[in-house]
Amino acid sequence: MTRLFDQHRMRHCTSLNGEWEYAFPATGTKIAADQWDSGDVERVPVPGVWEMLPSRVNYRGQALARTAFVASKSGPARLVFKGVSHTVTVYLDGVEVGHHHNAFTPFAVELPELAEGTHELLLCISNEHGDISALHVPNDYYNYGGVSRPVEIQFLQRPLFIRHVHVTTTESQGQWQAELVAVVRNLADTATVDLTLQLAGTTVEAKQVVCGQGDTVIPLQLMPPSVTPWSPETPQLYPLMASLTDDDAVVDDWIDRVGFRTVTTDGEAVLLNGKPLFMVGFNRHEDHPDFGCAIPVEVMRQDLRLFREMNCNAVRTCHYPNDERFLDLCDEMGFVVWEENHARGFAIEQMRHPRFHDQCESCNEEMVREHFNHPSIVMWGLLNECESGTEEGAAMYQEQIDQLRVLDSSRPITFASCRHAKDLCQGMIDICGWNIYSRWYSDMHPKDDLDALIGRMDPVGMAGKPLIVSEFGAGAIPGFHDPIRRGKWSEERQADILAELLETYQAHPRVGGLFIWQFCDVRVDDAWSMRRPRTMNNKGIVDEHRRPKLAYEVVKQCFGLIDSSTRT
Ligand code: ADA
Repeated sequence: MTRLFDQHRMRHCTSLNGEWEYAFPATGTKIAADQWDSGDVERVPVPGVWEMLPSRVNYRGQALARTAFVASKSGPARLVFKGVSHTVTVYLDGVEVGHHHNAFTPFAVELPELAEGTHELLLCISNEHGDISALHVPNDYYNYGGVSRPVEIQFLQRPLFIRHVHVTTTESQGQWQAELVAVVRNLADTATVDLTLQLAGTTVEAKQVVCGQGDTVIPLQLMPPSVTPWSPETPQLYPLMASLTDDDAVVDDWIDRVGFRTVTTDGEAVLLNGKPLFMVGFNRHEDHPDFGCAIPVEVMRQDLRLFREMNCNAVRTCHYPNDERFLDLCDEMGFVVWEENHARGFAIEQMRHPRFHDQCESCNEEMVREHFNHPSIVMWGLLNECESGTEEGAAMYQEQIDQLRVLDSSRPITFASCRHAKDLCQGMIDICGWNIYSRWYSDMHPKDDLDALIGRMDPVGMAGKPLIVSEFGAGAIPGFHDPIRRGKWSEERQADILAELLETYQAHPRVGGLFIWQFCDVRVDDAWSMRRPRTMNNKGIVDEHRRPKLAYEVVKQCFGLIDSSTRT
């Protein structure tokens, strides 16, 4: 399953999750697709990462991953990969059929004519650092290796299928409306089809649409008689059923889930369905000591149960697009999401990497295209703590913000800055995010830090916009207690700092939302080990096994006092 629900009834989909064979080259060497050596094979679950193998916990390099599947009849098909970490070339029966970079966005390989019979699917995967990636670099999180998200094969009835249907919901005087933009992809010659969309008790259709080779965009709209708006309190979802008819036969379908909601800003407030929304939550990395970044759905669900127990209503997908099943859970359980593209802390030199522009552009496009319909996503973020304080860096921010606005004009745009002295990008965005580590990286009082920041940034584009403290927190080594001295890295100190920060920010009239850094302790790259005890980022409120630290009760109580609509 690539989602928490079946996206097709007509299109026959077969999961390729399960145990795949992996072959690794000799340390320090490369491996090519034709070098599969059945002698030295290990088995890794998919979804999974090779760091789950005791022998590969620190392996950085290439590997071949292999499975097989059967096509019961010949015809068009699609291989769907929801995430491979982090660069992959795809071979089918020894022939290269696809390539993708970036662990955190999905991709598909279309096969116009797949023969009947058994097929070998072979992936040549790399989690290497270096010229191949501007985004996967030694960082304050770990770059795993493997087929880290679900894979499936989709058998099409015709070389013509529904690529997706994007839904934008709006409301006027109590009447909701859905703008639907369907994309039909034709792998063959021109066809004339009917498209039918059903949503919330309403049906609309486009008749006799001529679809040439490639993509045909079909805009439709509908006004359902009455709907319950989506919100964290009432996460009401409605099935969207799309079907494609050719010669009076239904040849394809596509199912999604829609939440009727609007998200806008009004001065310093973020509005959900026209009402103020005060976001309180955590930054959450996709990381777990047993699964790496390939977190099982039930662990995702348990994470969100802990969020709920700590009275959170929001999550920030630091610092990359998340597994879509996690977003499905946020839709179902009622969490709003700040989803952001894949970038963390790049200096201008790193932003000059020859692949930076294209890899960011692809990530933005794949993130928005694939995650467009999630009502939980209330804003798109980009380029966490990259160089937003120089003209050169600001131009790159502007370019990507422009791209995001073209991809989706319905959601506010934001980014989390740490350029407290000089930031040139506050005028480009709708919601201002600031990462502030008072009492950890500076010993200033958090109110003084924040007031000084507001004084510097309001005149350069932040005034009159919502301000979210997108990261704040402190480290604690799990189990290190120092109840008298309360020294740094003790759980007591972390709890004290979080109590002061939460009390300060919650009471500050300018603060429009709070994301604690971070939910759980996470593995970091070895290059960070001098600054990260245990080679972990220890600022979690729970440890890597999700065991609460002392600060857990502090957060639970403080967030419990905040009414997310009125902020009292
Ligand atoms: C930054 C960064 C986070 C993390 C944090 C920290 O704000 O955005 O990814 O590295 O600092 O722990 O210092």
